[in-house]
Amino acid sequence: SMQCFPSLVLALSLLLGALALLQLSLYLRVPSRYGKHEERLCRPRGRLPARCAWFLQELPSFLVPALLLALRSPPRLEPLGCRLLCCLFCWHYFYRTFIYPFFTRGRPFPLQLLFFGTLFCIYNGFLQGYYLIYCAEYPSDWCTDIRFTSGILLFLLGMGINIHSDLLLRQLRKPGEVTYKIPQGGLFTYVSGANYFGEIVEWFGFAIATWSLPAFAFAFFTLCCIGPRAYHHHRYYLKTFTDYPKSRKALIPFVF
Ligand code: NDX
Repeated sequence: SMQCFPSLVLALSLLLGALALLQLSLYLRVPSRYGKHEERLCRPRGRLPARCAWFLQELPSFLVPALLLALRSPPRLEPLGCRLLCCLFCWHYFYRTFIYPFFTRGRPFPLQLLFFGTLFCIYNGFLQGYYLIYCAEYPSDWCTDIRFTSGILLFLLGMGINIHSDLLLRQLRKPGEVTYKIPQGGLFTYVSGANYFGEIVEWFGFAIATWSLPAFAFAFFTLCCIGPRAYHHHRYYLKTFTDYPKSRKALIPFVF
C-alpha cells in the first residue's frame, strides 16, 4: 500500500514553483490564449465547447484527491485537520467541475490548453491529496490554531468572492451570446479581476490553514497564472470601453 515519501512531495512542490515562474515569464507580456485573449486572426485551432472543456479539465482535481481520501486503508481518522482540509480542496473542485461548467456562457476552449490544463489538474490534485492523506502531521489542537482558523476563514471568504464574481460575469450574457460587456457589482466595483482576486485569496487561505509547502506552491502558482491574466483583462477593458470606470484597479482593490 502507499506511504509517504517526503522527497517526492518536496520534488513535486519545487517543480510546481518552477512552473509558476515559467508561467509568470510567459504570461506577463502576452496573455494565455483563451477567452477574450484568443487571437481571432490566427489559424483556426481545435476547440471544445466551454462546458465540456471546463468539466474535463477540472475533473481530475476533484477525482484524484477524493479517491485518495476514500481509498486509503486503513482510513485516516486522525488528525481531523487533514481530512477536513482535503475535503475543502475537493469542495472547491466539486464546484469547478460539476457546477461552474454547466452554467458557463464562455466561448469554446482551445484543445491544446485543455490538454495542459488537464495534466496540471492531475498533477496538482495528486500532490495536494497525497500530501494531506499520506504525509501531513498536525498537533492534536491544530483545529484551534490561529493559522488553521484564519486560513479557513480566508479560504471561505475567497471562495465566496470567486463564486459570486463568476455569477456576475455569467449574467452579463444571454444564452448563446459571446460579446464582452463591462462587469458591474460586487468586487467588480473595485477590480477588473474580481473572480481571480477571490481565487487567489482562497488558495492563500488554504496554504495558511495547511501550513505546507505543496499548498504554498499551489497558491503561488495560482497567483502567477491568473494574476497576469487579471492585468491583461484590465488592459483589454481600458482599450475597448472608453467609459470604463477610471478608479477600478486590475487585481487588488485600491492597490493594483
Ligand atoms: N484552469 C486553473 N501553463 C486553467 C485553465 C487554463 O482552473 O500551459 C489553471 C484553472 C490553464 C491553467 C488552468 C493552467 C496553466 C495552463 C492554462 C492554459 C495555459 C497554461 C495550462 C488549469 C500553461 C504552463 C506553461 C505552466 C504549462 O467567452 P469567455 O470564455 O471569455 O467568457 C468568460 C466570461 N467573461 C465575460 N462575459 C461577458 N463580458 C465580460 N467582460 C466577460 N469577461 C469574462 O466569464 C468566461 O465564461 C467567464 C470567466 O472568464 P475569465 O476570463 O474571467 O476567467 P477564466 O480564466 O476563464 O477562469 C474561470 C474561473 C475563474 O473563477 C478563475 O478564478 C478560475 O477559473 N481559475 C482559472 C484558471 C486557473 C485557476 C483558476 C487557478 O490557478 N487556481
